[in-house]
Amino acid sequence: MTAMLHDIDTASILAQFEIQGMVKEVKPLGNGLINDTYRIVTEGTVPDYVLQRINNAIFQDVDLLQHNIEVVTAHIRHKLEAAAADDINRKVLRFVPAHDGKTYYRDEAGRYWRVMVFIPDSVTREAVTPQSACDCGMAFGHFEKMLVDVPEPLGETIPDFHNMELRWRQLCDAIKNNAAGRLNEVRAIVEELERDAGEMCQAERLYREGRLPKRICHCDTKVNNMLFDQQGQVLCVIDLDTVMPSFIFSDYGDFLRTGANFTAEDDPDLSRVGFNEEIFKAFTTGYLESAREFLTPIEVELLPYAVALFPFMQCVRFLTDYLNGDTYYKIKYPTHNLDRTRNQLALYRDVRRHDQMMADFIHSLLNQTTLTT
Ligand code: GN1
Ligand code: MG
Repeated sequence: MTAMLHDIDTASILAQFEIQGMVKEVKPLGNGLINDTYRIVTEGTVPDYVLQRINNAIFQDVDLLQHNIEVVTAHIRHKLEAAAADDINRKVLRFVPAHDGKTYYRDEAGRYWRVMVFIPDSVTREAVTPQSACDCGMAFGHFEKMLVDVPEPLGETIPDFHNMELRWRQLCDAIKNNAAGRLNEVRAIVEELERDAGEMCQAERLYREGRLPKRICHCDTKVNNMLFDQQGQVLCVIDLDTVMPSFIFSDYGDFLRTGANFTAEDDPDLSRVGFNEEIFKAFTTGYLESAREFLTPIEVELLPYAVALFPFMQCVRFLTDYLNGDTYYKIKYPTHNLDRTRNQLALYRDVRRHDQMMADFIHSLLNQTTLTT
């Protein structure tokens, strides 16, 4: 059966992989801003699959990317096996090899594809509750903990992905070039960002001074990058393209950037944007429960900084893309990136109003011996 979707001949792509069964239906899956993802529904009892086109404009070294993912998923699988965990195939992703044994396939048009087994009876969520935030905190902390002893160094799938100094330089270049002629309408935003840019770049300085480590992190810790079972229990961390060495701030801060915003990152109604203290507390409780044993004091001390850093960095990234003429993020209307920029700036401002509360809460948690109730 030939399934055509968005002018893509999915049948001929799937024929390159060692999949079982007959394809019944191909439908878009998820709402990522970078890759294109499809669910491959099969006939009968064989598993469904996930077909993904890897955006190699963004992930330019697909071989390195897939190698990272293979190392990470194999390591997690071993850890789960060693811990005699049940239902392991629903707790770690499985890639289906292409006929040449690789976990990806490059088609004649130069597009890159990969296939995973769809984890049965799993759902993704867009909304965060205090309970799911706590569970996600624990799961992402656990993910980092399992990866502290990965046997080989991993490459950066996007070099300097969460390097604030680089993101700032990219904004400065975009301002200088003013490629889309949009600079005048964003000058006030630029001035506001300039005031805090030095402070927000402190992680890179501390790293250069040898005071802050990098670890293997997920680097895209949104609630929709976590699979839950039908009962709402966490199953599996997904979307592993950005797994790479980074500061743990990436995983901690970026989750709260989306999860603890009262509204979506592109809501143009800024009166709805704000920092949700309850979600912050729940996520932090879960995260420290699993991560506190390997975090260094400086990493813990800077967690409130991480919460501010990610809306700041995302604001800088959206603004850069707006100035460049929307070359990176998918947009739905011409000022989409500008709305995202304003939204993230409003969130950043509100997070800063909570600096003291966050520090106090983290200290109070660390003074307790058992974190979760
Ligand atoms: C991108 O595709 P998605 O939504 O998982 C981006 C993240 C941003 C996010 C903003 C590789 O992630 O860094 O935080 O959009 N991923 C990449 O919505 O740039
Ligand atoms: Mg995603």
